[in-house]
Amino acid sequence: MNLRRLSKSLLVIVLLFLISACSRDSHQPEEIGRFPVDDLAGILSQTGVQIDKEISSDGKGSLLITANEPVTVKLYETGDIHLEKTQLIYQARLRTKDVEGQVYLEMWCSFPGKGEFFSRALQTPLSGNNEWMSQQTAFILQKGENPDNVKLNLVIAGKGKVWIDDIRLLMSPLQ
Ligand SMILES: [Ca+2]
Repeated sequence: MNLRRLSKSLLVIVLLFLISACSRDSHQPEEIGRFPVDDLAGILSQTGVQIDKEISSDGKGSLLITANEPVTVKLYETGDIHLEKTQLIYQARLRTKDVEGQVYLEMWCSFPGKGEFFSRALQTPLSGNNEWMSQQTAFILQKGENPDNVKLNLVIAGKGKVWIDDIRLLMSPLQ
């Protein structure tokens, strides 16, 4: 009887330990940069783009790109940032209308003496018509991989109308 009670208590302790271990592991990514996209300030590609004050995710305007052919829209660059041993996440809200082909976020990380490397949201591309939804792409920065610039792009590999809004850079430290 005592042994049975003991094993029950042990089971409870083990379960509590597992629950706390899980909640420790699933910490939220930390926001390190935010681009509200309410105007054209800072946006690198200025052709084929316009601010749409009527249709936006945050109610304050978004960037509308009308693509008649495949285009990579250069949005923002961070300049030198001091991050390593972390997962860098580029996230944005997207809306599409009559898109033929794929629409996805693209992030380039530049490393001194090594060059530029990209990460693309090719696992969740958008096409056709979509109401506002989030898309993201991540780049794993190993220890010693500290970018001196990060470029945030939007790729329209086709044609159609795409709105982008509420761009965020997040980090989630590697275990
Ligand atoms: Ca906005």
